[in-house]
Amino acid sequence: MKTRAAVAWEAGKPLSIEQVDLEGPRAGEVLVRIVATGVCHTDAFTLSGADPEGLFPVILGHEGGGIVEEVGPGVTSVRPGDHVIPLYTPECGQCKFCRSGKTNLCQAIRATQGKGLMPDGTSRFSLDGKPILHYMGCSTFSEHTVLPEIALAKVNPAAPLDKVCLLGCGITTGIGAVLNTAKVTPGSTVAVFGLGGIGMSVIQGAVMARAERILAIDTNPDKFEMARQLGATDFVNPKDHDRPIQEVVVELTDGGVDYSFECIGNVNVMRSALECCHKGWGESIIIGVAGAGQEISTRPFQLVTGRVWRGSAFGGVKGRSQLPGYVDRYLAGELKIDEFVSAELPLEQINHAFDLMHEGKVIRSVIRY
Ligand code: NAD
Ligand code: AHE
Ligand code: ZN
Ligand code: ZN
Repeated sequence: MKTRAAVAWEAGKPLSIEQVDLEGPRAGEVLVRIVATGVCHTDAFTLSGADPEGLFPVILGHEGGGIVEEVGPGVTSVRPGDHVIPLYTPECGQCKFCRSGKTNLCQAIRATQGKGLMPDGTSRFSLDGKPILHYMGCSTFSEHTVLPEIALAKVNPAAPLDKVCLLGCGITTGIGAVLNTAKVTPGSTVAVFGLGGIGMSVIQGAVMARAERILAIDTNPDKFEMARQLGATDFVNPKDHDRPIQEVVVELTDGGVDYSFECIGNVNVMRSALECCHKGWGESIIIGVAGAGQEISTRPFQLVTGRVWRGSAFGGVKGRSQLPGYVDRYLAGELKIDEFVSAELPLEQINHAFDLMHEGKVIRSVIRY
């Protein structure tokens, strides 16, 4: 079939809207019509050329919501009409990682996914006979896409897909990092570095975990009002200080925070986020994604004296078994999503969505097909 997609032909160039060819689902695969997709900073990161796994030409996008149109041979868990959220972290339930009970990082199809290919090593997208790559196993910047069955969470059809698409990455990542990775305890003090879709979701998660103090830190003060509405209690702009921001945070919090979250992808800030943690027990969670060649550093003494560095991918959430519960919690009014949608745009304006992100004017843009 033909479908409308935003193609990234090469790094650093705007996306171009094309009618691409999409082959139907093979065994174990599913054709999904994407209804809406968020634009996450990771899409911009890969488009910039900084992603060591970034390959072109590619159809980006990994924060989608859609409806199953057709299933390939052997698919049993979804059928046409089902509402689904694509999962860049799939859940096969059978690999060593899925069975470990220790991680959400299913590895069943990770190798081919990282090469922009379906599990059989080929792409379903092409134009004029030349293959176009998949992205993070999702490619939600296409009106139709093909995914492995294990990369689909079937969700309550009562939920608006142009909102719950944000559970495909940003909101789940932030909340999950707090509840699953850090396991923030009631009464804690939390510092959040970077107030985009991820950082704001960390704030929401910290409120759910009944943290007592939540420090919202960003170089863009326009972000503070929404952070306040979500429940942040303190607001720090590093530009207002002429000393390392970790010193400022340690001073504000009687020796440091119990938990910190880096939601930017800046390795210098990752160091600050670790070093603003309380001696003896403070834990820092890296969520931000840093470019090729970047490395983190600190004095080992920071860890020797009890601070802990962790990382979190998709908030430690197992998509097929746990994401439907997030959708239900949204429907029950227990989880905020609508507030995170700052702009709604048609696919034709997707480059504007990237501009809005870079200008710091949105928490999330949602593309509606
Ligand atoms: P975003 O662009 O919407 O937000 C980033 C925020 O950081 C902005 O508000 C910006 O003003 C702020 N910022 C930039 N430099 C800063 C600095 N030096 N000090 C303080 N604040 C600063 O991005 P997002 O979509 O929220 O994504 C955040 C990061 O998380 C990205 O690196 C993204 O790739 C990553 N991410 C990781 C996962 C995961 O599973 N680990 C999932 C989603 C996104
Ligand atoms: N490909 C990059 C790393 C990108 C990365 O860290 N991705 C996160 C999700 S970001 C979503 O917005 C992730 O889940 N990683 C786990 C995985 O298996 O990819 C690189 O550095 O090579
Ligand atoms: Zn993302
Ligand atoms: Zn698995």
